[in-house]
Amino acid sequence: MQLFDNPASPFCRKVDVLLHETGQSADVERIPAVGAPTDPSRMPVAHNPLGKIPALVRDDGGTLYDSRVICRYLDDRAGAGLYPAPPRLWEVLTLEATADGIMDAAVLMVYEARCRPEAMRVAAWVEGQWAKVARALDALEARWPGHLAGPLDMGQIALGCALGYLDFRHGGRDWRQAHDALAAWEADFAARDSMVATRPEG
Ligand code: GSF
Repeated sequence: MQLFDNPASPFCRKVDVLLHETGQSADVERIPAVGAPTDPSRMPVAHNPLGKIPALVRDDGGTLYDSRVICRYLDDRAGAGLYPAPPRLWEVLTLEATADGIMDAAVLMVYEARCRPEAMRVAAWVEGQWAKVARALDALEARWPGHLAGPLDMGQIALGCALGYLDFRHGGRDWRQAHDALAAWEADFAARDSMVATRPEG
């Protein structure tokens, strides 16, 4: 299998962490890719018309995307149970969607600066994206500590990658402030071998 990947991408990191946790890292050939909506030239558009990564090219089947589809496929392939049976599955998928939403907003904030000339940037757009992140952090702090204390699942992996991306690209926003329970969980989760091995550099 070939994985179009970039270690700086939190969505790609979800897949990389799952591969580590399920012992499948050696089964995947990583192909570096990088881009943005204004520059898809180094993105696998022939495999994923959306021009996004991660994208997984299977040896015996079509390309899979997005990260949620790829993670469910690789979890199923390993029989790892990171997506448990219902009813816990619905919580796990909602936690993953919350984490992915944090990533979406955080990446869009990066693109506003990277893809738009300064005179065309809209501060209200950036703050609107951060407001989504802030509300999600408040909800996670208030309602999710019990779930986060449970057995490893894909929602937890997605959240670990999302919070790591906030540190990586938005450190000045200090997401830990007023989110003590979440910060304590993240400190513990980030020490996992799979998280240490996939930490973005730079
Ligand atoms: C989102 C992937 C994504 O936005 C998923 O895989 O879950 N729903 C998708 N990836 C970014 C790279 S990153 O910074 O995470 C991407 O491919 N951006 C290029 C673009 O044109 O948006």
